[in-house]
Amino acid sequence: MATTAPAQQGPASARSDHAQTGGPGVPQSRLLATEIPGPRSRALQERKAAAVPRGVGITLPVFTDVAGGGILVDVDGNRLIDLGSGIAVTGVGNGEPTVVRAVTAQIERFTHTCFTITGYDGYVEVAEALNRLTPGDHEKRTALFNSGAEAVENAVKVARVATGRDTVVVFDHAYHGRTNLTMAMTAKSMPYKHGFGPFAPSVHRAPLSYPFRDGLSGPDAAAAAIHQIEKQVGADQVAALVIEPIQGEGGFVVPAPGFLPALAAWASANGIVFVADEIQTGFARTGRMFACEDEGVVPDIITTAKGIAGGMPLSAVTGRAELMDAVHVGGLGGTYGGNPVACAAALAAIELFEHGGLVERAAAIGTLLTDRLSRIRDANPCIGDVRGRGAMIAIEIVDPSTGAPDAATTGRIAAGAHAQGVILLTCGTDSNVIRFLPPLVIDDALLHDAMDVLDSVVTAL
Ligand code: PLZ
Repeated sequence: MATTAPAQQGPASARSDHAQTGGPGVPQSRLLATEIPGPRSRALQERKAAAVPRGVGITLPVFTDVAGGGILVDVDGNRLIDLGSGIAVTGVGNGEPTVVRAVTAQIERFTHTCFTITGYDGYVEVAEALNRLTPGDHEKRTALFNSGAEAVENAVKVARVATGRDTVVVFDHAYHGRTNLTMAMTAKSMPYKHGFGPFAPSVHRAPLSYPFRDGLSGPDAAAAAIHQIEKQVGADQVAALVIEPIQGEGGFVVPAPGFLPALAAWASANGIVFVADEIQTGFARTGRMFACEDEGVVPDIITTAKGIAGGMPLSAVTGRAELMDAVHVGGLGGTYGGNPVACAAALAAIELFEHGGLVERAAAIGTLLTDRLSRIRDANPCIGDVRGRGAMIAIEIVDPSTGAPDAATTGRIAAGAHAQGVILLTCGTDSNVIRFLPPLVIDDALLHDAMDVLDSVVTAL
């Protein structure tokens, strides 16, 4: 543990000598100035341990100084390749200049009114943009909130009022948040649910299409899920079916083709609200503006957050006008939902998603990563699967002799990459998936450097 830093140093004194402006001005190359974490990060980590509950964990205990493009500079001056984007948030880039300008201009006008007290243009403009950009040309309405979990909660509220039913169907490996209802909807116990019950009732879990594990076609997997729901719940009891088009925390599971369309058709035939949780997959991430578009699925309601506002907290529920308007006046809201500063950031970010070539860039990132990872897999049988779409790619780590999930090796690979200055995230119900979620503005050289590091780490094991 570092002993050089004074115990009571202020934030400014924790900044590195290498401190500089964030955004695209950050040099786009990896640099190891100290061991990782370095002394300043270790000093901050000690203070964190004394000030913040351990329940708030840190994947890679380096502390950020500035960030931009595909690089995060820590307080010791290390330049780390960011393959996490703060969990798929900074798609447009960290400290992206047009986002910064929009935020600054809005802060100078006003910071807050509470939209349900007096309105402002930014909220309405974000709603109009989402109504236009999300799949389907039907009439839509959008309500804004702060976090992804809050969006999911509100999607369920809308579906329950609109249908007069109560059951929510979710899927194996699902992740929908950490509030009480969304914990119930999330599949994985440790660390998300363990000890936090009792959970909200009327949540039913159905089997998911998981091609690497179940070998089923999409239509067959959907038929199995539908049969199970009809027998165990009854279609006429179901208010909403909530699904991530590609699962995020649950392991970047891409359902077999035909699975999502079959579920959407069944939901539609049975008066069930089909909710696509695109909180992780949305906004160009998968090489489409929204992942549902890949199979032409038009959700009744779509939840978005993360990438929407370039790092500012904002989430949205966008849905068919008749569903969204089923809720009584005053039934939806919250003090900060659709905060004007977050809305200004979202409008700048959406402009970049629409006209800045980021959808195409995400697709190109997917091609590069899939190609590099497939070659690493061919030489390393511990990589059982390479999957994902666009800038949402993962490898599943297995015991080569049995195919069983191998969380220990997964952890070693992530730690090895971290030590070399590459920020990698893991995920999966069995904690055996390494996921790649770079900012969409990262350049190819950084991606290749990160893949070289991964290759050497995996090969060395
Ligand atoms: N739905 C599909 O991916 C958030 C969670 C990180 P919030 N995923 C990252 C963590 O450990 O808490 C997520 C998601 C999908 C909902 C959410 C919830 O979004 O903004 O974290 O509430």
